[in-house]
Amino acid sequence: MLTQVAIIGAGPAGLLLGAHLSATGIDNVIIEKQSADYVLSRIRAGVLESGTVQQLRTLGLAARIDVEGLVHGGLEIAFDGRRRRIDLGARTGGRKVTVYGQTEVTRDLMGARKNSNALTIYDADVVLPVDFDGQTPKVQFKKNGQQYEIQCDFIVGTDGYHGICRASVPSKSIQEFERIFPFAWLGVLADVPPVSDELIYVNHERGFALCSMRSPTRSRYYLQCAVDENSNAWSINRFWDEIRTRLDAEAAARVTTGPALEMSVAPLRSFVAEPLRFGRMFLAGDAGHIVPPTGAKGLNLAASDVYYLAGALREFYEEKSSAGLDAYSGKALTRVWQAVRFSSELTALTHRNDKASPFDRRIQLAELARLTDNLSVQTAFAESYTGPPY
Ligand code: FAS
Ligand code: PHB
Repeated sequence: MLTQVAIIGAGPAGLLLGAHLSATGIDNVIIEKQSADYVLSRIRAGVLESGTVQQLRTLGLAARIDVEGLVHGGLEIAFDGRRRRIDLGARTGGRKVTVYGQTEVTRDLMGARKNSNALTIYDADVVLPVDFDGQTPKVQFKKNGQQYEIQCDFIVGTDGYHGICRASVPSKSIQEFERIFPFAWLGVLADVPPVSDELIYVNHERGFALCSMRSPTRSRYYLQCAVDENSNAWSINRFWDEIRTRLDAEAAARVTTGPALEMSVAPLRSFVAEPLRFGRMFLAGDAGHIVPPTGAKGLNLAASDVYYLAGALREFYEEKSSAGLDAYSGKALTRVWQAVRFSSELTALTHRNDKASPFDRRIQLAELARLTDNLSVQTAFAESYTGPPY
């Protein structure tokens, strides 16, 4: 097969890139190892920066978000038994976030791709990017036992943290930076109304908790847990009890309980690969970087990478200029490292660290008070949380 851009991975990054390229008339093929249903079944992110929403809107894909998305102008930080609101809009000249599940973003992008004549190959086996350090990159894969090869101008690895693209780069050509956090998140999705209209980030002696949502009738909750926590050891009633323990009394009294639609443990790590370009292969999204979900940046970084790369590919094909492609890695990594910094800072501020001394705990509480009482600190926080302009 021949195409201009071969995209490996049909998660949100790959599908969003495909949508941009198809809208620009750049031929592209997406090769995905799982089935479409499997990709849709993953429960992940929930908060979209305005830049991410704007990309979907530009692509004509914001109809559902405009109806079902929940626009949030603020969030609450809870510690020491009380909650304080941070007015994100007031601190950033009106920038807000939209709560709309990654599953729904993926569903909207899949629907658009289905309606276009762009090719997506699901259930591909043994996918392999080859010759990307030369002028004739290819993607090889098997499907139903048949071996295929796609010849292309460029390969984009949007195949996530465990993908094949980054793994195919010679170790001498890539530098990796990683921090593994000594705890994880136990997440629950349940068809119960959220405890509050906005998100609540909780710093409690027993550990972090996050009260989020997907709709007025569907809630998403997280509890800090051990890295080796077994979600099977948690009944949903034990989970609800722990959420209420970590919330202040007024909020705890408002928690609506119910059965879990999904319960899972997600590890927390920061990871960045440098550079994000290897000859004619680029990395975008989780394939190139991972942030702890505390800052709600993972999906939004995938979107900003794609925004930069789609613009650079458009410039290459329309203006015959490779300036954007040459600048992509540096531009994307600048934003990535700012998001890693913010996510790591917010994680340290809100989570319990068993190695922390009583002195460290007092400093953590002083930092939380500084955030909730100082408008200039809130402004810096709100600018990072809502996402700076691209
Ligand atoms: P993805 O991992 O979503 O997609 C990569 C795709 O590539 C997958 O479909 C995979 O099947 C495919 N693939 C992998 N290897 C392949 C191969 N060899 N050949 C072909 N295809 C291949 N972010 C937040 O902001 N908030 C959250 O609460 C949050 N929770 C998360 C929980 C978990 C368990 C995980 C893993 C991530 C979470 N994230 C969260 C981050 C998440 O939302 C990612 O940032 C987002 O999925 C990034 O999208 P992609 O880069 O497309 O990667
Ligand atoms: C979510 O709703 O899944 C969510 C929200 C905010 C975060 C992380 C996850 O910081």
